[in-house]
Amino acid sequence: MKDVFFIERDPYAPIRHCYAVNKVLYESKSDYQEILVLESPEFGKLLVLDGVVQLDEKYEFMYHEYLAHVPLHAHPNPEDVLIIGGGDGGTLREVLKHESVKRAVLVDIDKEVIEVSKKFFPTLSSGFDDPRSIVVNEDGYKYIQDYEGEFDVVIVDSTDPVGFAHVLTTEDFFRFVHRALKDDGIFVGQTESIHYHLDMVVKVQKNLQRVFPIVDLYTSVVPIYAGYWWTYSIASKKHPVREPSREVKVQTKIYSADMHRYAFLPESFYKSILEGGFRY
Ligand code: AG3
Repeated sequence: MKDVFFIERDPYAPIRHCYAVNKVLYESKSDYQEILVLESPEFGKLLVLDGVVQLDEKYEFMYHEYLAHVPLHAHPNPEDVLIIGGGDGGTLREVLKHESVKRAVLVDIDKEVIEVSKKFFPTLSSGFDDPRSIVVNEDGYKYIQDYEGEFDVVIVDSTDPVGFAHVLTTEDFFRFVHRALKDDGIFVGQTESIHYHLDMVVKVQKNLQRVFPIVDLYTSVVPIYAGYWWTYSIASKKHPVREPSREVKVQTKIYSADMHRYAFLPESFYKSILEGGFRY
């Protein structure tokens, strides 16, 4: 295939990314979504769900390392971790790098995404074979309601929370998360871009503030997500989150103790975002 382009169908962004691609490796409709795997000369393989690019092989670490390592290093001893979504395995791979982790439960509603990742994205899905991993194919919103004081860290690695994953950003959901966490538990969820989704980011922050005593926002730049300046909303029952609470020993491409601190917005700007002082 020469000069063939895939135009992303991202209903939540005001622009369309257009990727040069050289192969369609997989295309199907699962019980929940359209799944597409493409190969691109620049990005490697791409995983596309319902027309929205979820990850690429080249830059996925810019998302997965931040999503997993900031909460896990803020916690002094994470043993039990719950991942909601994340069926590609990228977040799980990062979580399992922590020796303290005894059990990582991944709850993704769509079994087919996991199968596709095992087949096409071996560098992401490697953690599924780890004996500490438990995979559950259920609705994460329902799953979490059965637990109390169970997890040290809960991570939401969902598709865009402005779509059917929206429930994962509501105050109700955060109350279930709070209950499912141990007394010093930490939550994080991916919350889209500061550029195109600022209102949503602020709303999620406020929902979290109604439930958790410590709430904050950190960011990384993800070149394949429209809006680029990607946010992660973090909430903690006890531990401060802006600093790693222990030495960083995991092997990563970009995450480090310095990058952890640098990922958080300066207090003044964070305040201005939340209070509406900053707007476009
Ligand atoms: N999870 C977040 C993807 C959000 C992408 N949104 C977008 N491009 N509008 C990705 C799954 C990776 N584990």
